[in-house]
Amino acid sequence: MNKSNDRVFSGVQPTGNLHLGNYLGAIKRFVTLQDTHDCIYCVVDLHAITQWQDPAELKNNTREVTAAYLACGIDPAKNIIFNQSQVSGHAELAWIFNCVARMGWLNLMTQFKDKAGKNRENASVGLFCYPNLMAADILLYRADFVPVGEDQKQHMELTRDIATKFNHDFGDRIKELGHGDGYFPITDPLIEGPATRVMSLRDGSKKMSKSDPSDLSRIRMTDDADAIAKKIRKAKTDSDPLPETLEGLAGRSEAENLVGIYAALADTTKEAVISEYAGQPFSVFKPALVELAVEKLSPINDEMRRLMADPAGVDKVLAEGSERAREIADKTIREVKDIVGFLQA
Ligand code: AQP
Repeated sequence: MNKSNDRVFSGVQPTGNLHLGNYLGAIKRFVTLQDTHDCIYCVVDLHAITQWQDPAELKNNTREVTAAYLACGIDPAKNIIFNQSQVSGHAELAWIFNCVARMGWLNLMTQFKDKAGKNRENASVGLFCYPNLMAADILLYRADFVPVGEDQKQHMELTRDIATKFNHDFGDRIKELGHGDGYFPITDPLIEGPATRVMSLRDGSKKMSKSDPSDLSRIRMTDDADAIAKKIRKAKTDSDPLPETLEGLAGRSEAENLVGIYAALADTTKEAVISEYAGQPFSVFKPALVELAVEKLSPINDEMRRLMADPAGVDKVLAEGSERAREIADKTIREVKDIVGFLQA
């Protein structure tokens, strides 16, 4: 398949407990896009430290996300795979965006409110500015598309606002330097498929997340077949059979979540799953989901273990990817500095 020149950028935080939501909402889609786009996939360790991380665990988690990328099938020869802190342009551009974005914009970000909770005064400044760093990640590579889960929709809108304001604030200079009407693209999020928001297996109103205190709430990418089976068997549901139509899932968030997971793992639609399992009880559907999940996730799990046993091999992929990322990033930073008016020797 021929690749377009459109660039894709996305990232995952190395904060541990990588789960099925990260896989279905993001990484699985990264794999598909590599055939058609010019892709850059980052392990966003600068984002991770917006909340305190144990240094040794951070390193291990960075390798684990990288291993997950590779084990899921992202080819480091065809795509750029690297960790964010090895390319200084992310932090440099984030600072410039700190001076473009408005306090009022960031005050609207729901993820900050959720993560800071009641203890807002004690949250790091980095957590507050997180969306500016995310905009910098994407715009440093002037990416056209960003595959993400639904939880990142608001941050993607902010990225577009920052690009628009930068293009406007420096419009004359951008034209003068021959960059046309706008320097940064207005990037589109790619939020598609049946699993853009995978919910907790214990509570259909909460998204599956790394920080949920209950390990039964998520299927981890490192869970073995027994753990996957146990978590799906114990997943909360109502007692009705699956409905005849998709509309019949309305108001049944736990059932809808399991149907969405099945559809995403099987590369099909929720409609197709419902038509196959219409009228079936969970005592039939759950074992089918266990079988599918184990079939799809076990090979990834095995490959992750194999890769994690060779940390130097994983580090080499990141070092090579960082070098290639730096080439693109350095050019953007030079041009942006010129646009902003920084003297460069
Ligand atoms: N439940 C989810 N369903 C679908 N997509 C999801 N993503 C995260 N959770 C779900 C997507 O995974 C990508 C990487 O996410 P991240 O690691 O950068 O950050 P996160 O969203 O903060 O992850 P968690 O698991 O939700 O962690 P905590 O518990 O810290 O809040 C992103 O594309 C994200 O949309």
